[in-house]
Amino acid sequence: MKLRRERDDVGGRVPPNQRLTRGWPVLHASPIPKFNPAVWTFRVWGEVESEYEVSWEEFRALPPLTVASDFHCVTGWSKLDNSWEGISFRDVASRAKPKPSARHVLIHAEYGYTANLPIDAVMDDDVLFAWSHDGEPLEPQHGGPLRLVVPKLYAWKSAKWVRGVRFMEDDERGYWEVRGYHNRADPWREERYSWQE
Ligand SMILES: Nc1nc2c(c(=O)[nH]1)N[C@H]1C(S)=C(S)[C@@H](COP(=O)(O)O)O[C@H]1N2
Ligand SMILES: [Mo]
Repeated sequence: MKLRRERDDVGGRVPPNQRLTRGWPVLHASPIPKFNPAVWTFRVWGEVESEYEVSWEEFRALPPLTVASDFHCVTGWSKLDNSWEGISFRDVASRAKPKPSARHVLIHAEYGYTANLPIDAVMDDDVLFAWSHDGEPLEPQHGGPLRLVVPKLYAWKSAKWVRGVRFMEDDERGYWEVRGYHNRADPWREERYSWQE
């Protein structure tokens, strides 16, 4: 009985209708982009006082943090106990001084992939731009050199190969959100599809 509880519940850490995975599935819509640190930039723009763009070297010079969190994909797998290292979303945001009117963000990634999030979802302790997973450099297939990690929402919000953030007054749906997936994506409320909205 104890074993069963550990497998299926793990102390209440597995959201409804999710299964634990031991490995780490790879899921994405585009090819895996080539990383060239000489030309890579990260841009923050939109509803902010001071838009900025930094190089890979400048981005890596920001103060890093490590966050342990779980990861839930809408296709039904959950991967617990990930250790992510990177820069907190809050640090990236505060350098740009978001205006009070900035209520939403659109994350921009390679090949035009986007993910939209309300400001309260990203200004959270466990949200970061990560370059490392479990002590190893993030593999290209998992979003290396840099991905967003938003543990409290389904994993399609955790954009791989991120290149910037646009702060916005009004919400704008991202890549999956215009293709039938839920705008908010809370796995505990099983916000999977847009028809549930
Ligand atoms: N740029 C980009 N990021 C993306 C995706 C994508 O297609 N492109 N897919 C998302 C989905 S649906 C999931 S489940 C996770 C998967 O991350 P993983 O491949 O590291 O497991 O990445 C998310 N981030
Ligand atoms: Mo996913």
